[in-house]
Amino acid sequence: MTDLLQYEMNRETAWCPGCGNFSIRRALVKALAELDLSPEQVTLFTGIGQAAKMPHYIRVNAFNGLHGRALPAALGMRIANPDMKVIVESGDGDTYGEGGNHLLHNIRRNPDISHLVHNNQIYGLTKGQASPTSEYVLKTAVQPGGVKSDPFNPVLFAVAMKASFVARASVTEEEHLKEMIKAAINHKGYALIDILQPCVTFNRINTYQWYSERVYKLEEDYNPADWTAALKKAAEWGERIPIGIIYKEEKATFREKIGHLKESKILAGKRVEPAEREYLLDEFR
Ligand SMILES: Cc1ncc(C[n+]2csc(CCOP(=O)(O)OP(=O)(O)O)c2C)c(N)n1
Ligand SMILES: [Mg+2]
Repeated sequence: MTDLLQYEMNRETAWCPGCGNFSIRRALVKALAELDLSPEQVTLFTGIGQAAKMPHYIRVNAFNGLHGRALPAALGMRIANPDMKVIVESGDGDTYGEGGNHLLHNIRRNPDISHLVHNNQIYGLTKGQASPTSEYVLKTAVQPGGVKSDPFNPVLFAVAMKASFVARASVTEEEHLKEMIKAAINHKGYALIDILQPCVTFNRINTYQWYSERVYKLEEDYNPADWTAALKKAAEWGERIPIGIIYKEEKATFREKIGHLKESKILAGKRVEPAEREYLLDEFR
């Protein structure tokens, strides 16, 4: 475990020194090691962005696709290979902007996928334009007068849609973040974690200090099965920001809801000889 962590941490990255992505990577590597998952048992799907570079910097199976489009590819693997741990990891722009439509339909389907969103409240890779979660006060090169759209609250959205597992975490609480990742991976169904993460280069509002002053852990007696209480908790954002499992519900997964998928064995393990599929190429010849 220590060796693996050391190996991951020594990799060269394109992330800025001090980037919150380092904490997320450390928490993810530790979570996988503590769950006794080896690299070949896990596949990480991402889109485009700084957050989406994660599969380049961690030793697991990986699919790095188009901006906002990690979820459909992940769902494909979920159907074909029920034994694989499928994790989607991407930025706030990727997930709530370009990929917003996939997010909402994925919640409806409830596939067994863990989704870790690096929410730095900005488009980092493209040098600091506002994202759906940016605050009004954030001024950028293309929004010099601040952001004019209401900020999107992903946790409130996911709870309102009764996603089967909705959590918020923060890189300022790394041990707690690791526990949230483990809980999401162990959850049967779609598990969304919105992870608050500073962008030290382009977001001068939501800094480490800004998050540290506001973030607090849910009370011991908080009940994530209570939907009405969860809605209220999810709406909390400002002076105080709750972290933890905000809502959780056991419900049938995508595979379980579709009879022939439920019964089917692992498609990914089926051996297909290339010669058997020659007929597919015939019409192009
Ligand atoms: C369809 C499409 N639109 C826009 C872009 C340009 N683009 C690449 S990354 C990015 C923003 C990424 O922001 P986010 O997902 O929050 O990740 P971060 O870099 O902040 O980690 C944008 C707009 C693109 N590659 N494809
Ligand atoms: Mg971002």
